[in-house]
Amino acid sequence: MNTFTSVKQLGDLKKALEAAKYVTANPFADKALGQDKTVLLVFFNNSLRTRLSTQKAALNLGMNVMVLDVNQGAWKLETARGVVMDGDKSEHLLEAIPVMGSYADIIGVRSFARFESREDDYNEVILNQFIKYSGKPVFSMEAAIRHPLQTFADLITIEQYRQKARPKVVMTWAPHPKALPQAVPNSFAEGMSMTDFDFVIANPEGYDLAPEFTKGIRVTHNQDEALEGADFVYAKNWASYEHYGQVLSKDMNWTVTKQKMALTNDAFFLHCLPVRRNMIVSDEVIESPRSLVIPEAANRVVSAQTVLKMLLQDL
Ligand code: AN0
Ligand code: CP
Repeated sequence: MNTFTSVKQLGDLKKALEAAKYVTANPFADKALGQDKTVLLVFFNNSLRTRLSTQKAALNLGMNVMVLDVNQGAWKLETARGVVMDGDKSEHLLEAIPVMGSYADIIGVRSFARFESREDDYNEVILNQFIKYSGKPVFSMEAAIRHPLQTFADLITIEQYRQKARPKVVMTWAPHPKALPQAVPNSFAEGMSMTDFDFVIANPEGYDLAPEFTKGIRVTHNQDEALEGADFVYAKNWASYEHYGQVLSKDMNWTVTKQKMALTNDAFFLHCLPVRRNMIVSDEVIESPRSLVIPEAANRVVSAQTVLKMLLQDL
């Protein structure tokens, strides 16, 4: 593997989950693999989990790690070509990327949807420039339309906790005050399409995800109906795809509460975090024994380490 931008690149999911299981049981077994190799983690956006779990994963593999917060201390970057750079941006991405590439063996990139242009976001203009111009293997740490390391951690978590071969998994939209990207839900839908689980997406009208991510998936605008008999509830907010980047609803009837969870088959609760309590999910639900948010976040190390291993093996 020499890029990782979609969970589909894991190929055979069963094999990838076995590789993850090995990493969980033997976190330090591959220290020699990463020796004298440097991973550079480039953040255009904030992060807690991705930053720490990817660093930890790289350290477990014996790698050297460098982290760059583009918005803190680096030169302000221009990203569009052809611009007369007479404003506040001192450097162009077209120089910055190959320079970064010359310092690293593998590059991770976090660049969220900017909601300026649906076309630019859905074409992953920033991530793709890293792939094109860095000369190094690139992996996504959440780009504009996918968050594959999160989805892989979600798949690992469901694998660890599922009690039946074909659990019912419900991904539900929930309210949030700000416009959030579709990367996490898009990616989760992609991950679910690699399984034969009974997967349903519930969201209000106007919030259907892009057709490329919902093909063949049941989508309902009735949350209660979706939650019935669920074994896993995956909550997430996202802004509208159709009315791109808009917040059309903050309907608190979509918050995942104890009453909502009572409709399920004593479901486990999942969320990628960070989560806004009592908007997305009630205190009671996130603190309940069925909440898996902490083990799910812990699995981000496993997910990153498994993927870094695959990238290192093909260097
Ligand atoms: C981001 C998002 O929704 O994509 C990151 C989640 C992992 N969340 C926020 O910006 C709050
Ligand atoms: N889930 C996740 O990616 O969290 P961070 O935004 O904190 O990295």
